[in-house]
Amino acid sequence: MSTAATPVTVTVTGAAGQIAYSLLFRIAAGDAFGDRPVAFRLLEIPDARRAAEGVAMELSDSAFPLVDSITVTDDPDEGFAGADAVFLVGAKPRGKGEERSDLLIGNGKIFGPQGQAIARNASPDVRVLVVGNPANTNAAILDAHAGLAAGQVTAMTRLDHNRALAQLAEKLGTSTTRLTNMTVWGNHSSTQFPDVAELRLDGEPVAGSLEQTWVDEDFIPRVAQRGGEIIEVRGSSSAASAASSAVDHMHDWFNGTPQGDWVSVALRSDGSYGIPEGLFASFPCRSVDGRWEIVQGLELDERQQERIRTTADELASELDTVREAGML
Ligand code: NAX
Repeated sequence: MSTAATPVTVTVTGAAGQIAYSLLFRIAAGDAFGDRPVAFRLLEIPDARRAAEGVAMELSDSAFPLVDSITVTDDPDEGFAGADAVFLVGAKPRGKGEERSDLLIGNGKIFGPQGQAIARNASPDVRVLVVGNPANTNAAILDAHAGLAAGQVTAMTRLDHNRALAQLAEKLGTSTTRLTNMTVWGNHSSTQFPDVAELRLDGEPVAGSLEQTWVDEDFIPRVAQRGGEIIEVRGSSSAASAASSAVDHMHDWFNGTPQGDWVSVALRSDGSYGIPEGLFASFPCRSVDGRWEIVQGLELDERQQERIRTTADELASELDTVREAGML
């Protein structure tokens, strides 16, 4: 049984990258795992290992009371040894002139072997969050190789969820903390469906006060394309907000979601809401006793079903691409 003094072993891949540069320090501050000490395992590719060692030096220099140990490695077996929580941030970016299929396959070559290394080395109860893009399909590939139970491997749509809450809070002139029951369905891509149908303000349904044209023409595209907007304005892709959402995801997984609320999590579909089994799609999920459960019983109208079909179709075609390449 774990106590406050038992370290949680946390693996972060892509440790020399820009998301990790924020994520590691948030974890070290206790934002994901509370007052449990953290044994960090930072996994990088050989070319970036030295830079990851520099990040580890800074982590050490910060003298966080909760940092138990820091191991930097480019060996996946060492990187995943005893892992209780894994943040898979490292991924291959799209190269010049590459198609989306090249990106899917290039990443399949990373996530298949990482799944096998997790199976060999991590704790049997490990909780895995894939952040690296294309996150949903990377998670599907990893899941096929890791042999873990349904729900142990997840992909991140919490940033989309948080972006949606921020847009809604601004529109309604309120704060994100008063808004609940938001859902992002499907793929972490431009086909995602940020769905306000069940949205509540202080526990009361509020969707009726949002004009449908604003939802369809402003809100949904803005959330779905927010990543591109950040690149345009900041000059590089979302990093601190991605790290913050990864912390939120793992925090809720370990600590539970607030009573009555849910969050958006991409995990292996069990066929709920017509999303074919096996696709890694984002659903409304509650964290109960350390496990994600898909919220059941929501009623979907034709318009919602159509948007969910569109994003599920995209996920199915991504999976076909990697299956044809022999990666599943
Ligand atoms: P960076 O390019 O800054 O860092 C990525 C790091 O991963 C590099 O240091 C690289 O050496 C490392 N890496 C590559 N292959 C690896 C492997 N096999 N094992 C270990 N490390 C490996 O990217 P950053 O901005 O940190 O973004 C990381 C990933 O997050 C990207 O794929 C990005 O597209 C994705 N994102 C996902 C988001 C989401 O909501 N799911 C949002 C933010 C972000 O765009």
